[in-house]
Amino acid sequence: MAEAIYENLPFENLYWSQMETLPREEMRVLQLERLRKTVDKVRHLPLYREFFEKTKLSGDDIRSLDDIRRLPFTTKAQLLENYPFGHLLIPRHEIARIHGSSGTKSKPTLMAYTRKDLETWANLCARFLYAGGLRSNHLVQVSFGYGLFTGGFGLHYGIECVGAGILPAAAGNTPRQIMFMQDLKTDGLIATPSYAMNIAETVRDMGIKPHELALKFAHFGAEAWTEEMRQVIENLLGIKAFNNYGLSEILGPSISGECWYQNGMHIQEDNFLIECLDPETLEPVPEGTPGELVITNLNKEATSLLRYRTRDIAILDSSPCRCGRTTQRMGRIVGRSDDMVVVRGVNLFPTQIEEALLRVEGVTPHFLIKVERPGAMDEITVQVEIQESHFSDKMSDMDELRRNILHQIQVVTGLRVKLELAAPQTMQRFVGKAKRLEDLRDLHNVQSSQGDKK
Ligand code: DLL
Repeated sequence: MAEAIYENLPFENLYWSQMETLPREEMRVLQLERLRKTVDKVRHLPLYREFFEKTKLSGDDIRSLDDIRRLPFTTKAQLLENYPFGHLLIPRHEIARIHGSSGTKSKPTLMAYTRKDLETWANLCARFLYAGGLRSNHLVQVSFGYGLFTGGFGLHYGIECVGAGILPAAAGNTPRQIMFMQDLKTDGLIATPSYAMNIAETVRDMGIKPHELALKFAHFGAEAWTEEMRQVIENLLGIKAFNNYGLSEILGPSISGECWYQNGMHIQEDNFLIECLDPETLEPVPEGTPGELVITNLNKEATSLLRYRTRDIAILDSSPCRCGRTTQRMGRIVGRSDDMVVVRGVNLFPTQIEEALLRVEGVTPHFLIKVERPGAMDEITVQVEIQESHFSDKMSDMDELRRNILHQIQVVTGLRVKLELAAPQTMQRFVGKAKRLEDLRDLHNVQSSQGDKK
């Protein structure tokens, strides 16, 4: 059913914007022109003043896109040092809206938007929503939180820009979400993949079959998820699920999104310049090699960042896409470099554990990784919830399942871990971004150093 939305469209209606099919050379010219303007806009900001006073660089010195490497990086720590608005490019009265990152560990990083920024943002979200089949006759359920988080409002106005209907359900109250899906026959769902999983399992547990819902497509983002997770959610809800990426410091969701072919996320290159760098050396990695995404704003009025270090690890891909868009694509985010744990010399991302777990029948994607250092060595424990149909109180019944899981984890990560099987419905569910990793090593250090002092 979903296939028909796209396949029956007249060709000229495949793209939302001509920017999506701009010849590569023209795109590079546009990027360079915008990069030079951005440099001239930001060089007097408190955030960058010292660098530009020292180097005397201006937009005129940026002669090719490679010259981006002459510009300074920006980090979250620098934004916080300049909190709240050492990076604001406009007078306060021109701010149309403020969003920010969640700021669970510190103050949030705040970003401002002018009216034009809000328009640009809605348009960019419209592009990837449209590329995934959203049309003006659809009704979409937005199950993201609305607030400082950019997910709710960002997608909301993107849907409105396409001209489709919106149910701003917000995150949480899963039975009510499903009631809306049934009663209002919503066509599309917007959520984090972990919340979508939560909804999909509840649909299954309520005995509702996918064809009894009208859902056709979903756009998920805001956290890392795997191809395996996509399969599970698509099957449980009978939909096509698309990935989209963004971060509040740069604009919010909008940086890239998948088209109908689900083969990497098309980067909205007229608005963002993305480098893929080795996080240690900060040198570019060859295309196809995972590296840290470093992003420069090319078209934002209220705040514009140079070379923002996202800590997100992914590959870039310039090969042509079957959809005809000419933009470069990025692969899934395999993880954040600050979510990566190095255990006995091996790099581990939570997504690798998700991939391994979902290869085993009877296992759910509800898991938690705990990293501890009880002695000299790091120890990893994976807690994972087992499906009702495969759970038994008798340890011997679970032995094979346990062996299978440990085997898959070793195949995917190369690591031996401790495994704890949890009973059905006992592990925490999330309505926003899921927390999959608890690194308790610092805690041990703190405790032992306090112990030393006594
Ligand atoms: O999460 C923006 C967003 C909202 C994107 C809704 C997509 C959909 P922040 O709260 O600032 O903004 O968090 C940004 O989330 O650096 C990534 O680590 C992660 N992230 C965002 N999208 C994806 C994705 C929003 N598709 C941080 N896959 C980023 C993996 C993602 N991680």
